[in-house]
Amino acid sequence: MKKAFITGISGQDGSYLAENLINHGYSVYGLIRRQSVSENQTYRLNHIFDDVKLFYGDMTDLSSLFGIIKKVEPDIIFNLAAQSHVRISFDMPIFTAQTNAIGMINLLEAVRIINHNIRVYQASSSEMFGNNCDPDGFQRETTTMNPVSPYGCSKLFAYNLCKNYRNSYDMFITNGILFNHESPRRGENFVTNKVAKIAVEIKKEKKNFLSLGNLKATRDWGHAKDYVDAMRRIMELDAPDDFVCASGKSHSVKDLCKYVFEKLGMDYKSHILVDEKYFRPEELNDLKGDCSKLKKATDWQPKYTFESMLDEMVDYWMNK
Ligand code: NAP
Ligand code: F7E
Repeated sequence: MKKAFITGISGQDGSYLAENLINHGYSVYGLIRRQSVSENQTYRLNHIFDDVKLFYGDMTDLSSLFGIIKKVEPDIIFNLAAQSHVRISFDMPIFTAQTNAIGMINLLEAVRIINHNIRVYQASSSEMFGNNCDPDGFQRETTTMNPVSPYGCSKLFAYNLCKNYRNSYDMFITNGILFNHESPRRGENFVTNKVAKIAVEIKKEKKNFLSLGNLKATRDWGHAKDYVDAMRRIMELDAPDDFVCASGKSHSVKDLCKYVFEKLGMDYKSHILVDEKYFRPEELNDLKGDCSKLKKATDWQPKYTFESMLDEMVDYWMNK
């Protein structure tokens, strides 16, 4: 049985990835942080709690990473841990960099020194492209990267470091350059789950308005369950490489609101307020990914569409 160690296992992707790996015959280990409220810290993992082994640690604490890797002796590590909220990265740029960028050097150094044959996956992001795209409007592996947030900068540092360690030390290190992916397990302060949750509250007459920031930005949204399957597939290839994972379709935040409110029989225009506090100092305007390289290498095909992903999220809040 192959051993997989997941940092960020308590997050949206970590929980789906743990399920996916268990279903594919891996034994799964994970890193969680110490939190003062421990009662609901692993709520995304409750249904598989007895099937995963958890260790306390932190990406900024090299000694904890050393200790866990030495003890677990994993065959493969998925580095999903991050301060992953782009707007909050403007409020906490140093913590964001320490976790997402320095945390990655900590992990790579631990792997290099303990056993450089351990395979490493890095959760890279479409946020690294910033406002660059190719002339056809898509971002792909070869598109120039020019991030527009502390989060994007921290991810670009880690991405480059992974390539550098792969070339320098002949290590199996792969970057998945993932575009936005969502689910009912998404943090409630990301736009899809915020819209789904509050639209349902408006429908149930618990709230009147939904306050949002930039409605014009467009994103390429997929479902987290599909995207963690891509992570596993690229880590099972013969050679490490970097892959974009995306749906290839782009929708604006306004489109998202329109779809969710119409599904609930409401007009979004009557319920949305624009609040400047949700604007970012610098915005990434448009994202649309081309993942033909991933599809060719792994036969990956997403099961969800933008609409079926949002249907699942709205149904989740309706039934909660
Ligand atoms: P998420 O729900 O925010 O989960 C992040 C995880 O990282 C949580 O388990 C969190 O633990 C952990 N974490 C944060 N700081 C840490 C630290 N200093 N040390 C150890 N663990 C720490 O994010 P996600 O949506 O699952 O995303 C997973 C990864 O993919 C992230 O690296 C994200 O940046 C990247 N990514 C996400 C998307 C997307 O659309 N979802 C797209 C591209 C890339 P706590 O629960 O204790 O906070
Ligand atoms: O924003 C706009 C906002 O916070 C999407 C992370 O997983 O994907 C995610 O980052 C868009 C932006 O995701 C609100 O300005 C409007 O244009 O859901 P989001 P994100 O910033 O794209 C990338 C790929 C990652 O790697 C990240 O880890 O929606 N927007 N009004 C709003 N966004 C939020 N959060 N809240 C609003 O009220």
